[in-house]
This record gives sequence, C-alpha cells and structure tokens, in this order.
Amino acid sequence: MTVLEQPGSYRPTPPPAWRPRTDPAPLLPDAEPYRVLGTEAAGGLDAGLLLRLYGHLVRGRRYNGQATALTRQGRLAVYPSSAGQEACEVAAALALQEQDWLFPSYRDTLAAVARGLDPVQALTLLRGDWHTGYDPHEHRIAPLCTPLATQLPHAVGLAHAARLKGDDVVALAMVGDGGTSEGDFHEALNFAAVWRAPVVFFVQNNGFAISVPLAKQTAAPSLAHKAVGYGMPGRLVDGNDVAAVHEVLTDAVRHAREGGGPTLVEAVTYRMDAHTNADDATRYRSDAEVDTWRGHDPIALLEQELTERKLLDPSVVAAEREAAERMAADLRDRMNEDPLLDPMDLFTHVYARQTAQLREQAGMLRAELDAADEAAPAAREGAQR
Ligand SMILES: Cc1ncc(C[n+]2csc(CCOP(=O)(O)OP(=O)(O)O)c2C)c(N)n1
Ligand SMILES: [Mg+2]
Repeated sequence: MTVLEQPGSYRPTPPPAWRPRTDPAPLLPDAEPYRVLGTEAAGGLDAGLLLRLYGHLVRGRRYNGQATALTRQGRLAVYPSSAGQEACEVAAALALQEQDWLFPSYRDTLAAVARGLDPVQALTLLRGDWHTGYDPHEHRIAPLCTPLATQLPHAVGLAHAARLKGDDVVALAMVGDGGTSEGDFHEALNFAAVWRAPVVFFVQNNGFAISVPLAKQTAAPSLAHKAVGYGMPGRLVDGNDVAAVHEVLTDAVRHAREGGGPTLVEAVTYRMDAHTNADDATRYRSDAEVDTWRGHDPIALLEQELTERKLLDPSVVAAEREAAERMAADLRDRMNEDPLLDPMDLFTHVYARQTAQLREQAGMLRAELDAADEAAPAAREGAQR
C-alpha cells in the first residue's frame, strides 16, 4: 500500500479555480500594422513634427549611403545598414526625452545619431578603433550591442533601478526579428512585465536574420503577439510609416513613464541592403521582393503626405538635401583622417583588474612593439597612422 492509498492520510484540496491574471484582450496587437500616413488621421498631424521627421529621414538615408561607401573605400570595417529602416531609427530617437536611455543594436547607429551622437563616434566601434566610441552616460545611449538581445536585460535592469531610485527614466531597447528567438529576449520581457519596469521593447522586423527569413524564425502570429504571453501590451505598426512609428513609440514611452509598465512594439519594415557589406543578399532573396518594398519607401510615403498638404515646396527639399550633403562631406573628411591609435589600448577598460592571461598577452604585445620600434621606428610610426 502506498502512502496515497492509506485511508485518511491524503486529503487533497480541490485545485483553485483558474482565472487569467490579466485580461489578455487589451494586450493583443492590431490584426494589421497600424498606419497613419495616407489615412484620414494624417490630416491631424502637426506640420512642424512632420517636417522635423522629414529632415531626419533625408539625413538618415544619406548617412546610410555614406557609411556604406566608406566600407568600400576601406575606411570602415563593417556597416550594418539601416537603409529602408530609417523611419524606425528616427522615430525611436525622437520618442525619447533627454533623460531617457536608448539601448541600440549594431544596426542602430542612425538612431544614436538622430538622438544627437556625433556620426564619427557612432561608427568608431564598427571601424574597430576603440571600445564603444562614445561615453554612454553622457549621451544616455548604451554601447551598440553586437551579441543579439543582450541589450534587453541591460535595459530592464537600468529602467528598474531608475524606478527604485525615483528617477524619471524610460529605457527604449531595440532588437531585430532574429533577436526575439534569444533567451535574453524572454528573460528581459518576463522580468520587465513582472516588475512593471519602464521599458519599451522595439523590434524591427526587417524580414531577415542575415539569410533566415521570418517564416523560419517563428510560428507566432506576429512578433507583437509574444507580448501577451508576458502580460504586456503588444503593438504592431508599419515600420515605414514614420508618423505611425513615432506615435506608437511615443505612446509606449508615455505609458512606461506613467507607471504602466513595458510594451512590446513590432515594426514591420524591410532591410533594403544586404545584412552588412560582408553579405550577398542575392543568394537568398529575389530582386522582385526588394522592388516591392522600394515602392513602400519611408521617405516617399512622407513626401507624399507633405506634398498633399502643400508643406513640401522645392526650397524645403533643397535645404534638407544640402544639409544631408554637408553632413556626409563632414563624415567623409573626418573618417578619412587616420587616428593615432595605441595597440596597448586593446587591454584598457576590459577588466577593472586585469586577468593573469591578459597581463601575459599585454606583456607579449609590449615586447613585440618594442622590438618593432628598435628594428624600424619609422615603420612603426607609419603603421600607427
Ligand atoms: C548571440 C548571437 N548569436 C549569433 C550572432 C550572429 N548574428 C549576427 S547578426 C545575426 C542576425 C540577427 O538578425 P536580426 O535580429 O533580425 O537583426 P538584423 O540584423 O536583421 O537587424 C546573427 C545571427 C550574434 N551576433 N549574437
Ligand atoms: Mg532582422
């Protein structure tokens, strides 16, 4: 006879009636990506905001083109372009207030630039010159994150800590569609929802994780639907409609600031360029698909709206293009300068207290550099330049 079979020894209480912790219905995203441009709602948009977004988009497109050109000229090691995704990049930066924090991925240098970071500093890491390239605390922009989704738990930690300290800070963390399959995505969303942390998770679904299309990434109805499983609202938005993305992110940031907790926003967009300059996208997608998305270009969509409202006279277009050219020329000039780099800096700022292995490696590099100096001081100077 087992313990359970002994009469009277086991009196199970009936299971508690199950009920959802949260009403799932209000958390569900729209069935279709939310749009503003080209709809009646667009008539109510502030003209000043639209023109400001337009200027950022034009400069952003030029920045993407210039950075890509710099890779071909050997001036930039790698550039993950956000061409076609400029509406997401710009809207993310503009939805935040100064005291807030942006947590970008490697593809989000434009968001950092739109937030005010010097374009050369934004590209320092991708050039391989220096760790991060800027002071995250000064700009309230976390380092550009190459390991997928690791920026998400960092954003939650920062936002939760700020809330405990009573600071008015919201963190907006950017991640790609592929990044949503990472464990860090799950852990970050779960913690954020349980703690009601003031975070906005912003997924740019650009169709691909390098060569892996979304259909092979997830069986979920949409990435925004994943929010419901964590108990936070999910929003689905047209990522090429800058007015819509700006509105949805601004709402999510406000909701977080007011103590409403996190939101997961999925912007449906498209990566017009290859994954990086090291990738050949023609091996896994058709020109016809890319052309379809060219017809849904974020700048063209906004220009159409501005033209219909008679806000886009040729002088505005010319002025914005000139500003973009000036920015590109300045970026070119400064990226063509050879910085003086000390190879020993490789070991700086990695650990507060250096490990034995790194001390040994630093010693080996020092000896190698000294030997090179003795052999040919001029050659070493040349190599540094
Ligand atoms: C943890 C981790 N695994 C794998 C990689 C290699 N990797 C770099 S980018 C990338 C694809 C990411 O796709 P997605 O999240 O959709 O972002 P996108 O590049 O499209 O902006 C992969 C797998 C990585 N950087 N980090
Ligand atoms: Mg992607």
